[in-house]
Amino acid sequence: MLTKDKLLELYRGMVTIRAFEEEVRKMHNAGLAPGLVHLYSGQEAVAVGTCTALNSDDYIASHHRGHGHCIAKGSELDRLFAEIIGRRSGYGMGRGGSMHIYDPATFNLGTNGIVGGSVPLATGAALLAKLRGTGQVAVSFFGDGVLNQGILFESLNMAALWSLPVVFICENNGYGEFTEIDDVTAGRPYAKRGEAFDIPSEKTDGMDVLAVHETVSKAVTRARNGDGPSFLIFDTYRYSGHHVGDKQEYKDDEERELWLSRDPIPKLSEMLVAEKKIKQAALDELDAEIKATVIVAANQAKKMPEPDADDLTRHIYAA
Ligand SMILES: Cc1ncc(C[n+]2csc(CCOP(=O)(O)OP(=O)(O)O)c2C)c(N)n1
Repeated sequence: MLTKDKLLELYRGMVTIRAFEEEVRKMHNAGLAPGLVHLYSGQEAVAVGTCTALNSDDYIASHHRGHGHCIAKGSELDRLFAEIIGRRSGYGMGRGGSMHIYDPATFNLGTNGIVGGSVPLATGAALLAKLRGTGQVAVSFFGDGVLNQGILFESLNMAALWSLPVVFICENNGYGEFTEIDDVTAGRPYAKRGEAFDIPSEKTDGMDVLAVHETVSKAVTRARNGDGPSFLIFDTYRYSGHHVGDKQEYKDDEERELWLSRDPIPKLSEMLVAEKKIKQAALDELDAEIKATVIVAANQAKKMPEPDADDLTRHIYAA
């Protein structure tokens, strides 16, 4: 069983991501965040349960819905906001935006606009770790839309063949853009894709942060001990549209209600109150403190300058 402090760390992480995404929504609606923005609200348990099972120098590779992964791995909130709204102090000097946040200090290989892009990146990082003998592990986060992509099978093959320290994590939120994943995907259960390569594979409740943490911890131990990759499917749900502005007319109320009743944040707070004797009032206070911190970071980012015209060509060509 996790300590009370660790449980509070999980809670804090999820509430931070939820609050961050609400601020991003507001920024986008105010016209501050250019391009498409994909929110992670609802899926927090996957990012937090996973990243709290990693060492700070383990690699992660994220996807287009990736703010939550960056936060869970330890990126700074003001610099994340700054990148999303195109400010110079952002992780890519404000030139990449939401889908191109790369943070080497937290061993984050980046959010990624290429669906499936995180899979070979993490596999490559795991190969590097193995060749160098560093003991690092790499995690690839990807959506269910990747289950039918060739790059997944190529990477699973290599990872299994070379026994690489990589954990493949599919966040199955039920939809690829506006299409139900079950309507376009053969071969069930989906964990069979990993089993085909003799990779330990399992499906877990992605709305339960403790279950995610436990499943990933086992996979990370296997990887660090030299026992190779794991393939994990976490069933989860996005509370927002595919991107901010999507009206989600393809979802019905019954489905939405069901998944709202499984919200990972109240689920953990109820457990903290019932089993750890933490007072609800103390959690409410913590929520307010976290939201205030997130708002301060958002306001700081808004005050930051935009890049100069000269910055456009920086880091693109070798001198
Ligand atoms: C290689 C590639 N193909 C198509 C797209 C367009 N696209 C962007 S997001 C998306 C859906 C991805 O669905 P999923 O992987 O389930 O992630 P989710 O959005 O549900 O989190 C698609 C098809 C893309 N960005 N990259």
